[in-house]
Amino acid sequence: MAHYLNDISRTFSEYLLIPGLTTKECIPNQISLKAPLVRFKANEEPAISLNIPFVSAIMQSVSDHKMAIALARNGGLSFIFGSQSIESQAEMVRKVKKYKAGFVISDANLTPENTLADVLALKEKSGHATIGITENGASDSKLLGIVTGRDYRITRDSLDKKVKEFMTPFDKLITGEFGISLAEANDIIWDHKLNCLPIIDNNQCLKYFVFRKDYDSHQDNPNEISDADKKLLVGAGINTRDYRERVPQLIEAGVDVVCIDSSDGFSVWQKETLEYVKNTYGDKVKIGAGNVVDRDGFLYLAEAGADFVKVGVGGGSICITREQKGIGRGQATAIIEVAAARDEYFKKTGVYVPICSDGGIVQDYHMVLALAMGADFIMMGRYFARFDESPTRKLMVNGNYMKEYWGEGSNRARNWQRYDAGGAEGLKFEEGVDSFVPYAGKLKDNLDITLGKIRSTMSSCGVTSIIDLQKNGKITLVSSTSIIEGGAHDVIVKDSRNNG
Ligand code: RVP
Repeated sequence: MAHYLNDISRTFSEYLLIPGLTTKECIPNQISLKAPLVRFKANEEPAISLNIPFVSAIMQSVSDHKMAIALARNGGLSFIFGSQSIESQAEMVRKVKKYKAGFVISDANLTPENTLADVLALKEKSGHATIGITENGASDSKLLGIVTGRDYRITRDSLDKKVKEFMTPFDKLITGEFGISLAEANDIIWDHKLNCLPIIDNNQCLKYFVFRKDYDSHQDNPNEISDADKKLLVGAGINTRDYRERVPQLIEAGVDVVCIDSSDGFSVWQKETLEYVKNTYGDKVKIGAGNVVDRDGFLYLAEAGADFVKVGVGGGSICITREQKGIGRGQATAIIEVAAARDEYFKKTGVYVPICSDGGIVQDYHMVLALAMGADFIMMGRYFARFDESPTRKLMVNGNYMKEYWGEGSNRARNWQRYDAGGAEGLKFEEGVDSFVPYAGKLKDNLDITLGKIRSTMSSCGVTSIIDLQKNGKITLVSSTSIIEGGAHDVIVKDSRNNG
């Protein structure tokens, strides 16, 4: 006979937090959201910590280098998607590690032989008004000029006019030398009344642009997470097939932590991957594993050497694994059981292996619940996909701006390695959907609101840190009737936009 678990699979919306005594110590701006990312021994500090307990999902539609830069600057970390060639993933990692505040690698470039039509198409696609004109159209080849809106008139110029006929050529450009500081670049911008300063190396190759408008926004990022060389931290997803080739190239590119990405991580392939990484690199390379939803799965991966373990099967907003395969577990129940296993493992071994709640966060308060239930940090896809910094297109759908968001198990992503159960290569059936999510603007603006809410909830709970919340938070199950009581009820709401 199969084993029956006595619990019910529950999710976050079925719980609420009970307020605790709020003292003067737990006012929102004194609350720490610092979280360990990787395993550590009792009385030691983890080698990597997050300043906010958020990581972005290992997905094509969520985590590229731009998301990674934006999130690390705000205290969290991205895992750059692994469902791409090793070379392009390593290149994204390199872009994050090369990032210098205010110095932007140009991602809109053409050659002098392109046409005005190409300029307009690229402007539309990239959203950038400044286009680097380089010898071969690459972002790091010889700079021959730039094109901005001041260089052409759509009403007068024909669309097949060559870029070389209207660009501002190199000899008319003011440039900065590779290696100058942001303050020096800004002095040049101010002295020459420029909007944009190209930074070039000794061979006249384009390295960066510095934009006048960026200066102020790069002043305050107190939460930024960086390595000993002040370079932003970045993670990357790997799989259990090509890790022998992928991991070395990601390390060479400067990755700080990798994570095995799988919808079902309780497998011997994950153990083999962990063993390979640990035997090859010892403790120098940090590696997470998952996903699991119970004690057995956690212990298996922790014992195999995982630096953190991801929890969640089937709860992702774009995920249909539960419908397709009938496997999974309510995210709250999964976190509660795995957190208990982590604490048990810590007691027994003196080693703390952080757990990550992955998928299924819909409301901001779900984040606090996940943390209170024992998650050390949270992975989100849908949440981040809505922002400017995610890699997908922004489209107008039925009068509203939307961003595209698709699952790694959808036909669009074709990330069969994530769903690999051995045997032949390839995606056998879909476990994810292709969707839209409402466009929400800049990551930082949204994050500020979310973090404000989390701090406010923690303040109400009378706690000052995530550990404090996990030790002293009080959680209650809610009945379906009392859920109705939690929203506006028995009134006619005037403006439905405030009803969220
Ligand atoms: P959500 O934040 O609810 O959008 O969930 C994101 C998570 O969903 C990812 O981190 C991953 O674990 C899972 N995912 C990604 N693709 C798919 C799929 O196609 N089924 N699921």
